[in-house]
Amino acid sequence: MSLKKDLERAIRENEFLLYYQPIACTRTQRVVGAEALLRWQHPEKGLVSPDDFVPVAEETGLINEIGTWVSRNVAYMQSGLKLLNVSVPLSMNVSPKQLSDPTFVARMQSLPKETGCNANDISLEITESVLLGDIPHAYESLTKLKAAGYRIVIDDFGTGYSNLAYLHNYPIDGIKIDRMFMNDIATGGAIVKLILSLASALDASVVAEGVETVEQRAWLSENGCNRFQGFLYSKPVPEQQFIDMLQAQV
Ligand code: G
Ligand code: G
Ligand code: MN
Ligand code: NA
Repeated sequence: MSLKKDLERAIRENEFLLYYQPIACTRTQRVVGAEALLRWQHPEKGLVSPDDFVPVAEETGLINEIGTWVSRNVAYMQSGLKLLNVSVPLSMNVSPKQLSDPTFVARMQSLPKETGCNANDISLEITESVLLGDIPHAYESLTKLKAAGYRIVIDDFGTGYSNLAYLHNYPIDGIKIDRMFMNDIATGGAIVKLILSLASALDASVVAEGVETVEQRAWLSENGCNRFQGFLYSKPVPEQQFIDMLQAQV
């Protein structure tokens, strides 16, 4: 069966689920947020990673439907966490294609009313490629999403070819430092320091990704980076396990 057909069935049969990877404070080590990460529970192949199907979903346009599913689930999760009194900001990945889909923005605008979520507590992670200017309607979409209350965050920061000048033209609230820069810390962290001061100048929040060692976390804490995500703290976990983590720390 073609992957496209397989994905169409997955949408119909509701075979997707979200894992959550905690984001923690580098000083207190409490959970202060999480990133939603898509998984496909395939009837024969088991749990499939987005790397193995998101590219095809993008080519075929199915990413729009899948992304709609993701955003509704994240919104319901955010509103559920509020009801449980363990609310933390959540983030979700938005592919460039979705920003060109006129219905995406409208759906996002209706989510707070529909689900009871706080848009302010949901970050939309976009890649630097979106800022290059070759994605139709990206600027208008991001401006409207921001007006609806969502936070706009640049994912994998430092790996794209983002013309730094674009940072000023877009409504950026935060950046996530790509995990490749965690290696830089062992040799002094000059690049990470530069990214941290850039973020500070832009008044953008920062999450360091791919933190795997205690040394990296300690360095980030000492250098004023308050939030981190990575295997050191936790790998991505099923939704209920993430809720349990939050309830255990109240
Ligand atoms: O968690 P994992 O290693 O499987 O994620 C692999 C890649 O898939 C990451 O680059 C991540 O940004 C992307 N990804 C994860 N979830 C989603 C999603 O819901 N939508 C999109 N477009 N990409 C996602
Ligand atoms: O591109 P994005 O940042 O959305 O991708 C998140 C991906 O990074 C997920 O697939 C997740 O499994 C992976 N990831 C999360 N923490 C770590 C880590 O500490 N080390 C490595 N190598 N990968 C990680
Ligand atoms: Mn991400
Ligand atoms: Na990343």
